[in-house]
Amino acid sequence: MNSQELSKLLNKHNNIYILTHTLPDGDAIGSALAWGTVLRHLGKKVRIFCPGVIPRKYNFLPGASEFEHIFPPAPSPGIVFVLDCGDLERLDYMSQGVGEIENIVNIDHHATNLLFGDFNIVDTSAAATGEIIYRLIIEQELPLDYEASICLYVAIASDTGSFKYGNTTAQTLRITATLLEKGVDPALVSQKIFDEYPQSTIHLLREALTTLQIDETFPIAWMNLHEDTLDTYGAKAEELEGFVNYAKNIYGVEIGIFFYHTLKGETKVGFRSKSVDVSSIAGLFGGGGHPRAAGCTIKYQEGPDAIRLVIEAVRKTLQEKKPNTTVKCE
Ligand SMILES: [Mn+2]
Repeated sequence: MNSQELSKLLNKHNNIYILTHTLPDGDAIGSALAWGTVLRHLGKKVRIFCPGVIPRKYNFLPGASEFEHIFPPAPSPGIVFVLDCGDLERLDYMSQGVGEIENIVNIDHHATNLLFGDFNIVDTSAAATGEIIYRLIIEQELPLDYEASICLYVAIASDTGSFKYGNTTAQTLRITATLLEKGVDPALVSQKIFDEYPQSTIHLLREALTTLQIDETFPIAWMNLHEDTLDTYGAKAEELEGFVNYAKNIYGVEIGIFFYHTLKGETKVGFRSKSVDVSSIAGLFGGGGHPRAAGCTIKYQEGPDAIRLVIEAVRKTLQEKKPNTTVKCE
């Protein structure tokens, strides 16, 4: 979909529905709020939806309390923007309702995107969906105010690991420079989103680290936690974000994996890698993501079985990539 087609579509409709994915991250939340803000300035009736709780740390963002959790409300014609979702399943229980409304615009940056929209704006070179939203704002000549800017900053800083990941480009930093010129305070965002955490998080991390295993043959390290443990500390699943990096960042380790066993009997698996494409490994189990950050859900299997299944698949992938070589972890 090019910018004229988008402009035509926006001119035609007054009702705007913006949806983003379950277990929303900074890119999902920031992109949705920024896009909602600028479309409201255009006089549109905007409603924003997410199939799940918005983590507390995002509460300081303008509009964060406006997320609705039941979709569709009362379907009336409009445009449904689906943000930061590689496929409709990422919308969890909202995915069915989306099909009832025409004009789905799929805005995303995942390489695994299924182009499920009636219109697709998918740019896999963008570090974050927030970068694409920024581009649309400029192309449509919409006003970029402080509110939208801080939301886009959170989106981009989240998906680039605060500008540390390989997806950070010159363009990423040019966009970010513009956001700072709008008054965004990077120190405030760092403190609110990336640095501070509740007490329960540090307890969970301690528990997770006691499960750390490092493969003897392949450069893989993994940890796991059961939802029971979260309940013990009154913690939420969102607090597990980033734990997987403790496994990945060990010298000599190539792939870090985090297993989260839910009370429903599923295992959610998060992969992070230094250079191997883990989205293809996640894909073996019906998941997806980015080459260096991906995830999947193993249904009907929890505990050691799910771990064994995944670790075997990872070993096999590494073996096929580099037959007859093994890497010793330090
Ligand atoms: Mn993203």
